[in-house]
Parts: sequence; C-alpha cells; structure tokens
Amino acid sequence: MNNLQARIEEHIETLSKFTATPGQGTTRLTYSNEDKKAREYLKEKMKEYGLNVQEDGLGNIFGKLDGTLPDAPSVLIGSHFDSVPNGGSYDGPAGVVAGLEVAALFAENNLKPKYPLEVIALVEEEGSRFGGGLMGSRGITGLLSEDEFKNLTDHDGISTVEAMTKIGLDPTLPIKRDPKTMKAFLELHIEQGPILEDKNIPIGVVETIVGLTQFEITVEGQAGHAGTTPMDRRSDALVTAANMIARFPSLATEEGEGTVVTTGKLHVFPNGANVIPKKTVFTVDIRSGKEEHIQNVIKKLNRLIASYSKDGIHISAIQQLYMKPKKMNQEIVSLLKQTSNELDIDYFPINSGAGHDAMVLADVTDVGMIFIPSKDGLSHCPEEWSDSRDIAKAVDILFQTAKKLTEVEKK
Ligand code: HGY
Ligand code: MN
Ligand code: MN
Repeated sequence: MNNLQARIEEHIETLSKFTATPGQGTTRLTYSNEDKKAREYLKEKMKEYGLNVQEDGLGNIFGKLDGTLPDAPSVLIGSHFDSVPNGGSYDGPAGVVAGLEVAALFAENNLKPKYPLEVIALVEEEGSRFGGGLMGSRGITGLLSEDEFKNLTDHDGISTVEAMTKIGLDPTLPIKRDPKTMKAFLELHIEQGPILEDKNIPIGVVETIVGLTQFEITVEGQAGHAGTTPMDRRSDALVTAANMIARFPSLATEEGEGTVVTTGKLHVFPNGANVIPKKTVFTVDIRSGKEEHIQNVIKKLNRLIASYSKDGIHISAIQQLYMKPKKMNQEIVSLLKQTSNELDIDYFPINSGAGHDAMVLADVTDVGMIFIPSKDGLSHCPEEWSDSRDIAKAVDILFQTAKKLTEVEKK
C-alpha cells in the first residue's frame, strides 16, 4: 500500500470512530459531540498540512493555502462530514479526505498556486438533525438566510445556535460568503449506487445532479382508547398516514423516467400500543432528473392531503427543501475528463441520483464532481464501503485539476 493510500485509510478509519452508534454504523449529527471530535481531527490535519483554518457562522470548516495573487478567489475542494443515522464511513468524509490529501500534495511538492486552494468540510448536508439538508452549503450561498438558519430546531426543540454554542462554535461569525471569493468547487463523493462497480470503472465524472424536494407532513386526529372506541368513530392519525404513504410508490411510477418518492421518517404520538394515534409526522422525499416530474408529484401529494383531510383529520405540510436538477460546469467536466485521460484512469460520465453540496454551490461558482464506486451499490447504511485505491485515484485527478485551476507557478 502506498503512503497516500495509507493516509486515506487512516483518515477514514479515524473519522468513522466519531459515531454515536459504535458497531452500528456512523451516526454523526451536526453540532453533536461526535461532530466536535471529527471537527477537531479535521482542523488538526488542515494545520498539519500547512493550511490556515477558519470556521464560519454555521460551523463549516475552511483550510486555506494562500495564493500569490492578492485577494484572488479560491479553488475549493471538499464535501460534508455529518451523516445519516446509522450510515456509512465514506458518504461525505471521502470527499473531505480527498481535499485534505490534495492539500498535502501541494505541501509535499512545495507548490505555489496563483489562486488560493481551500479544503472545506461542510455541516448538515444530510439534514439528519435540523431537517431539509444541504444546510452548510445553502448558508454559504445565501439560499438559507441567517434568520431561517437561526430558527431551525432539532426533534428535541434545540436550536442550531444553542447546539453550536454548546460545542464551542461561534454563531456570530459570517454565514453568507461573497461569491467573488470562490473560483471553483470540486467534490469527490461515493456513487452510492451500483453503476461504476457493475462497469468495473474506478471514476465517474458527474454531468448532472437530480432535482429534489422534501416535505414534513403532520397528520392530526384524535387520541382514544384502543379497546372502547368503535371503528366508525375514530380519527386515527396513523391509519391516515399509512394510507397516504402506501400511495407514494405509484406517484413515482406514474411519472417514470427515474422519478423516486421515499418516506424515510415517521413519528407516532403518543406511540402507545393501546392508544389510537393522535398525531403522526412523516417525511416525503421526491426526486427526478426532470423538474416537471417533481412538480407533478407535488400536485398529486397536495390532492392526497386534501382528500384525506376529513372526519376529524387535519393535515399540514412544510416544504423543507427544493432544489432544481443541476448541470455541472461543462469546462470543469471537460477538465476532469481530460485529466483522467492524462493519468490513464478510466472514467464513466454519470448522473447523480443523490443530492450533493455541489448542486448548491453551482449557483455561485463553477462546480465539478467525481464519483468512486460503492461496494454492492450500498450507502446510507453500515455496509457502505469504498476502496481507498479508488480514493487515491480520485485524489490524483483532483490534484492535477486543482493545479490547473489554481494556476500553480511552473518552477
Ligand atoms: O439525500 C441525499 O441525496 C444526500 O445523501 N444527502
Ligand atoms: Mn453525501
Ligand atoms: Mn448522504
């Protein structure tokens, strides 16, 4: 195993230990103690690799290698470092680690870039704690306003500001970043699907990222005794939710073209075996490569809500996130393909069914993304695994691409 691959494995292994569910995958919620430990590790490595480290008012981490051009915009490389509950070790961290190791190669080769290089580690991409997702990158671009950010609370009613302060972060630091300070953003991510592994190709060059929206639906009925309440006198919030959720797969298949609809979260109140549920809260995640399909499913969802709002049942919906499908910057896509060819690394042009911070930053700077294979196509589960040799190949591509984009001065 070469030195780069060994360092990659050490980073991934170390970060995977910062989990609230040891032995049951990675659970690293934003601003948790696990976040704090991962953050300290990443900042320590950034300093070790010669980067100036800063955090913003959301807790995103930036490690900067200054360029020779004064006040020039940065080439950013990184991803997120939060996780889904009981997730894997690579979703997010693979991209942050790749950014770290590109910076290490700049340091090892004593490279002087004209444009600064910045390694970034973003918060709350998954939305596991505060809902919606893509929070860190949406804060940077202003898509999430400072007020919206500060009013977010988790399932226990703890606010972002309260949670940040608890782990020593400063919510008074700037949140929105001036787009003129960003020249480009490169992100390595695991594919989270089976295509690259099936084709036995180590690199995917991302062309587009799927559009997506997420709703939180609340169904309110009437609690009651499971034994004494006749069936025709119930306003059962869980039966209503179940009837609605059972319709979602057909909403997706009716649209076709890869449209998907998922309910991943369901809370029942008061959640007693002998109590007719008073309230249910569940999520609906809708995705498609074509925005018209997302809009059609939203219309059908609204019709479902209207048709089930009767007999003592009240249904409300909060739209937590809406992102149009995004194309990657064509010049960067070509540069990534050209660099892969120069390095004789096989690649496959691919579209992303997962959402990524790259789709948000694409609103304010030129963005490019590459994938590596996921074993058995699995992700968002403890079985998630990718080969550090593929991460090393991705680092080589990102290193050469970053040298071009930062216009490293020829010695
Ligand atoms: O949901 C997604 O696509 C990403 O994993 N946040
Ligand atoms: Mn991810
Ligand atoms: Mn994810």
